[in-house]
Amino acid sequence: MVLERDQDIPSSHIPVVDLSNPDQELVARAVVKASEEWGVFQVVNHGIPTKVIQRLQNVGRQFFELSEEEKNAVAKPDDSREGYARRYELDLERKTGTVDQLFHNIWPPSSVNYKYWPKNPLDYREANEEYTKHVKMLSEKIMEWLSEGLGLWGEAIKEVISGEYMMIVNYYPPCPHSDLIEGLDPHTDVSGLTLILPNEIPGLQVFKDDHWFDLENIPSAVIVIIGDQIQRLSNGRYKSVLHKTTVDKERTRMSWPVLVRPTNDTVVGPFLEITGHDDPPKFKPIAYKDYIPQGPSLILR
Ligand SMILES: O=C(O)CCC(=O)C(=O)O
Repeated sequence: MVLERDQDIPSSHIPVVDLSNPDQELVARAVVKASEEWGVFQVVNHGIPTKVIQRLQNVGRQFFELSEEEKNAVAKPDDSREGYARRYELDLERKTGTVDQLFHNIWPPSSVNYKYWPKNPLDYREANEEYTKHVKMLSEKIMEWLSEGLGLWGEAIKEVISGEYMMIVNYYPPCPHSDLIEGLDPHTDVSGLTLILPNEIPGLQVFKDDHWFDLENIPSAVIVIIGDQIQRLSNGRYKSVLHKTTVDKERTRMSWPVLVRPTNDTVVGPFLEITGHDDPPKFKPIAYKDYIPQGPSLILR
């Protein structure tokens, strides 16, 4: 599917869910509804301390401000999913701006390879380990609500898709041609669930009902994106949302997505309990490593 740049982007109606609402049933319903209708929502008052978020963002920013040579201390080898790499060079014909990325697993400990975690700044590891504890708890709560929303026990989705957590740091430097180019191309996330912390520069857009919608920038909010594997598990009830990013003319945009994804050999297909005569399976069960996304998607990571 080729999607043209939309000149007339409507303002945001993307759901924002306040997790501190004492009526937790209402919160759960709002999360389920947003995942069914949009495949994306923002959560506020989510329990991750602002200090932990600021520290994570500070160490990420400090890493990207290092020289190319210093950043290449954690360069991504071709055969690895982890490490630092330039994803795109500015290319006006292709309509892409420069995008640099750092990838490293953060959970479980057996999947973590500190070779790909920057040693500079010195507190990079501590800041990321602290954030991991919180983001894992938040993702588990969201997966619990989504499982219960399907009428299943609370751990059903977590059991399948939370094999590994990967941190990505996206770095979009300012670009004078920002009106002509994109950051990341339109894609869905091939993983299960993504929790994103952006910096203060807006730029994430999601596609719904033939329109691109801007995500409103809410300080300290976490953006939650439903990925392909939750869409498949839920037999299409939860939507894997198409999204893309823009770049700013003058300011550097950064974002910190955490991908929650199945291990390579985990077979993912619609839960048997929710399929039947009335709702036949729309997807074939398939090992995550063999999954080939339908439509625009980023490489399997
Ligand atoms: O930069 C963002 O806000 C989102 C990044 C994204 O879509 C991705 O890393 O897959």
